[in-house]
Amino acid sequence: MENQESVASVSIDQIKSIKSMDDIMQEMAEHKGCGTSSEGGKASCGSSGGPEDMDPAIWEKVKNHPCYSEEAHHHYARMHVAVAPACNIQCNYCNRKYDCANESRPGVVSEKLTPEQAAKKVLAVASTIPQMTVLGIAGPGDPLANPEKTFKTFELVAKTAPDIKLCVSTNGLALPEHVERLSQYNIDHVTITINMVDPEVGQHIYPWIFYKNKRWKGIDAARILHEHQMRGLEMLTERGILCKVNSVMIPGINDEHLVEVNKAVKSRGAFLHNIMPLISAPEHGTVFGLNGQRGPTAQELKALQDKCEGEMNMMRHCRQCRADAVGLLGEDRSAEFTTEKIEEMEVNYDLEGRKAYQEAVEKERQATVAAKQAEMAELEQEYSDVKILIAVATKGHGRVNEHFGHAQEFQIYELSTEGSKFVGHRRVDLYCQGGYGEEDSLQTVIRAINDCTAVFVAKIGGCPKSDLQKAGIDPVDKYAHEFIEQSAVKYFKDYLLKIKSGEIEHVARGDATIRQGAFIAA
Ligand code: CLF
Ligand code: SF4
Repeated sequence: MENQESVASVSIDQIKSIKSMDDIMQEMAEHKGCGTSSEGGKASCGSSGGPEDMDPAIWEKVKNHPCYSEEAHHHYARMHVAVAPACNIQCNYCNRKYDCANESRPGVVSEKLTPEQAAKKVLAVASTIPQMTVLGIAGPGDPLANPEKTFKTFELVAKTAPDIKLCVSTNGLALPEHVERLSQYNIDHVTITINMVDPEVGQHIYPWIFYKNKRWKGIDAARILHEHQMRGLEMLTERGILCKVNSVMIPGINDEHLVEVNKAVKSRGAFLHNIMPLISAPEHGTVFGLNGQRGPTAQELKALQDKCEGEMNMMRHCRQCRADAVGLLGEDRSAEFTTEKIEEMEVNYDLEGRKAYQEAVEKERQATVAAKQAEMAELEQEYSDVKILIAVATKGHGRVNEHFGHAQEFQIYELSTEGSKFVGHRRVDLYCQGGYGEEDSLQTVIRAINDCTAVFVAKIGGCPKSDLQKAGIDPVDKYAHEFIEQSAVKYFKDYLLKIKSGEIEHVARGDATIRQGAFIAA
């Protein structure tokens, strides 16, 4: 029989009657401390690190956080609750009608929630998706411009779902005044969107901020924002809170400058740097969208990420999620959890069941890593200058398990004699529409993965196969349902053998398009 400790059926009324924060703080005190900051303020690892190359306390924090660990994102899910509608600044890539572009795609959130509704939604999702390990508050405005709603939500969730990690994303303006509270509430993961460290650059991104009951404009606004972001970052890392910095890459405005941003945040102890492409289209109604400001191409983005990659690793698996996203990164299950549907759901928060499920996930995850390492052992070091990209259709769990026609995104891996490395993803329109292949969609898919040598799929039809081959992309279905990285290394070994035998000549591929409109589609 289910007992009181492991199973909780929770209503909004019950959530409202939850005890004070003192009880929660008591429980939380023992979990404090992480030591993110080391000499030079750097974390000892990055998004692709594993338990063998990082401090155990940090590994505990990142191992099942899908944004802070690239490897975890194949296995664990996050959810956002849209409890923070207001914002205290204006970014030129944001339209107030849309989600925060810092952490979401530009589409309106379906519904804004009260903290009580949000807490119930978290329990409903956690009961349905046992691998959901992180609750993030990321808008649709700025969480710290709505502090009471944000902290109340965290308070309620910490009490009823103690195994869920709490995460927040902010523009940083109000950060210094809230650092203590973030620390007290055991919010161990904080993202700050930092697009500049020079107000001269910042004035072209932020037309105004609202601070101390006054609207500030131009360079003064950018200077205040910059000072608060830096101070906030330093205060967080001093307290051992894991910080990720998001930056929006805006060609011609801050693209080259982001190298300076990277240095500045690295020296202040940021754990990860996530450089995201500007999403900008006239229909978004943003300043950048309306004035024709373009986003970067896939190769421009990758070149900048490569340039910044050093001791502080780069996050390359961000999906620029909605402020009400639910599920694995890259999938959106938010429509299953509307307030109306949740009211009708029986919510059983089975903590023991969640732990058991996650233990099974860990086993699969370890098998994935072991398989890749075994394959790597025989990888020849000849041709160390050869690098290729492959695109992979996957539904998650680190396997090649999606049909070409059903893929809404492809994961991109770079292969070299050093092995395989996740370097990004490409959103695409579905090729298969109502049982038929859509020729226009196929062309957009080809443009999105044009820099790839091969595409790995679980299955593919004759027509798309032939068009991909004509475009110089090798459609590969022989690794269906196998581990992605192990298969990738196998493929690369064959590729090198073919070069060696003269069967093929290695040629650099062209650039690819980041699909702007793909983020709009539901
Ligand atoms: Fe959400 Fe952000 Fe926390 Fe992740 S998202 S608040 S850190 S739980 Fe993740 Fe989404 Fe990218 Fe954000 S993929 S937009 S980085
Ligand atoms: Fe929009 Fe987010 Fe910028 Fe505020 S911080 S203006 S919500 S993108």
